[in-house]
Amino acid sequence: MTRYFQVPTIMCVGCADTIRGALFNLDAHAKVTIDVGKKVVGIDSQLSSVSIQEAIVNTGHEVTEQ
Ligand SMILES: [Cu+2]
Repeated sequence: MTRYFQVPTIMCVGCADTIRGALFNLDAHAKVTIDVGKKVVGIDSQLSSVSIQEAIVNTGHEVTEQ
């Protein structure tokens, strides 16, 4: 099941790459889709929502909604 996180601080493909990398570090099998225009991170993974949110925040980004 894919969960979606609103990350309003995503500005470009570089941001998306950083976030994708952080999530892959925690779960190499995660399916991550990032819509830079909508600033939404979609992830299908065994990780808890808290872990996902923390990983995103640790890259310097903000999560406003999930
Ligand atoms: Cu960027």
